[in-house]
Amino acid sequence: LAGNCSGWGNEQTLVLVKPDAVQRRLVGDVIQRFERRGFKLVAMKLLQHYQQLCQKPFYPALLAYMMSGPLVAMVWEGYNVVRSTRAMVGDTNSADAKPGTIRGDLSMHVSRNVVHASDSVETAHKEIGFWFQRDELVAWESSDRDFTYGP
Ligand code: IDP
Repeated sequence: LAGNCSGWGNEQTLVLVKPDAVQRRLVGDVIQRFERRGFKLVAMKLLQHYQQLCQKPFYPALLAYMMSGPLVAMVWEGYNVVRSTRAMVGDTNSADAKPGTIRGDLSMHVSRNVVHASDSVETAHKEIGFWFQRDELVAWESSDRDFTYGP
């Protein structure tokens, strides 16, 4: 079996732990979910800065919220990571987010919904470029690769 196809497991996505979650000391909980799933952390930083959502109608309130404190930006890598991450994050509206998802477990209201995650591979590419310099992404081989992906 030629299991290790080139490019397999190299997809990346951007995850933001929003200010509400940083204030509520939920950064570790969010990180742990991605680690336990088997995804690989390739970049992470704490910062205070947000501009991406300015086209949304609820922009002023959203901007105030996103600027209200530090957030954590991360890049996670792995097989189908964009789709899996959206499933882990749950519905936009926390009230609809299923138990077991990040929003379903850790939040109640759409305006304080703990995390952002890229919604497509194309968006992920753009968002990673917005939040990170190329040299901030760390390429490393994880030692459990054969156990999480097969031979
Ligand atoms: P997503 O975060 O699930 O991808 P988007 O529609 O891209 O959802 O919305 C971006 C963020 O804007 C949401 O995560 C949420 O925090 C906020 N937001 C979306 N809809 C509302 C709303 O109706 N009221 C307040 N905030 C909202």
